[in-house]
Amino acid sequence: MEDAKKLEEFQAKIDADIKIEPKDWMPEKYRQNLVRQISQHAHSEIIGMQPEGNWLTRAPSLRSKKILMAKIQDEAGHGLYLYCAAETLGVSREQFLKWLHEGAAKYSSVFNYPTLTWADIGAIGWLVDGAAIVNQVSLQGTSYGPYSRAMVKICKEESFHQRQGYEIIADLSKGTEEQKQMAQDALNRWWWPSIMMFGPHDGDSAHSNQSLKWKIKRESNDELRQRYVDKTIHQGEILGLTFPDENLKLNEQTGHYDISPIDWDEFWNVVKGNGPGNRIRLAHHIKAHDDGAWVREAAIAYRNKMNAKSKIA
Ligand code: FAQ
Repeated sequence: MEDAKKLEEFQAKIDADIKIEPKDWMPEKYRQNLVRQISQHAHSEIIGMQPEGNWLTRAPSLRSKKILMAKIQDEAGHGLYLYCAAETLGVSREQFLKWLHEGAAKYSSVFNYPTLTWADIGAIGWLVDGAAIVNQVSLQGTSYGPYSRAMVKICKEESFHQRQGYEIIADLSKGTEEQKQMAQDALNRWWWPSIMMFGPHDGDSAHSNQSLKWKIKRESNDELRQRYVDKTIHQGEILGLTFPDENLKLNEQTGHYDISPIDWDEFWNVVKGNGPGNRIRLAHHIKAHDDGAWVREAAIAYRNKMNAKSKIA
């Protein structure tokens, strides 16, 4: 009875758009769903540094190297805000990383694709950050306070990232025939993976109904995907690039672009760990984590020493 009343009050708060804070009562399933989504979001930011890091030593100018380095550092910061938000739900950082390393936690499928040319760095900023922003602007309105506040800060930085990528693609598109071809090739390879970032269609989305009711998600996977497609087509056309979809067409009745069916076999294959880069990405993360063990040990030893000192004083 008591739980039913608490649940009713909780839903009333959600319906009134009052944020839920860490010490507030919340249903266990709400907590678990947030732990899952926020930690997976954090892992995506961190694993997402790898395909871009691949080009740091080969950026074509000092300017582009500095900008790329700043962007990748931003992604690390996003991961940290999100881990901190997720930790307020009572799970430790070590546990999140353990789930990632064991394959129990996911990260965005898109980061399992390789970055073959410099144009791919442009495509990641333009398309992957472009898709991430559409989702994250919506998540600023999520019902969990710490997640919502992290999203506000992250969105400000993501719009710079999107422009950084678009600038790279725009420069290549205006360059030699070979450079234009590089931009087109990157668009061809990143377009569908970026569309898949929004997850399964609404009817097949396991978590959407409950997440929308609790306002963890504010819009459905398909609504967000459609917004991304609509805004991106125009940006590509300005550059004289074509999208790899023969059925792409503005639907006069809906006012939205129609696209071909999504290759869900490819999506699930990548999500289940069999994409082109899954094993490399995870192995790299595990190695970096193991290599950094001495830093964590030193930081803890320093903290313990300082605590002991302050007790004596
Ligand atoms: N990849 O029931 P739903 C970025 C899984 S940040 C892998 O619809 P949900 C910044 C899903 O987890 C990009 N798995 O799930 C950057 C679930 O499995 P589970 C990341 C996926 O959570 C840019 C199952 O499928 N952004 O890019 C994917 O309600 C450049 C059923 O799906 C976020 O994470 C996928 N694409 O909706 C960094 C945003 N889609 O967990 C570096 C926050 C679905 O039961 C460089 N997350 N699955 O085992 C969300 O908004 C949601 O989690 C969705 C999925 C929309 C991704």
